[in-house]
Amino acid sequence: MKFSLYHSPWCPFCVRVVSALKHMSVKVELRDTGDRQHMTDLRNGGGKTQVPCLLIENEGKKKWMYESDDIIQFLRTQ
Ligand SMILES: N[C@@H](CCC(=O)N[C@@H](CS)C(=O)NCC(=O)O)C(=O)O
Repeated sequence: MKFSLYHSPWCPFCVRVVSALKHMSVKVELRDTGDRQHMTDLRNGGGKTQVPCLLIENEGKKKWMYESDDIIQFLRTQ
């Protein structure tokens, strides 16, 4: 499984997720939506521009998870 977090440095919900990540061993690629390509990918893939959003890639399938609480809870189980 591969994890990528679409986030923005000025978003408090994103900051919470990124801070929580520091206490986990799971590897997550950070994708700042200030980058136009990341924002386009988030909108097209996830369906909305809200951050944070975790992209979960597993055997060619993609799942887009919104909501900071859900993301933190999910990553803690990985
Ligand atoms: N309930 C959400 C709130 C996320 C949220 O409000 N994100 C804001 C930035 S702080 C956002 O992405 N707003 C722009 C949008 O929804 O397109 C969570 O906990 O993740």
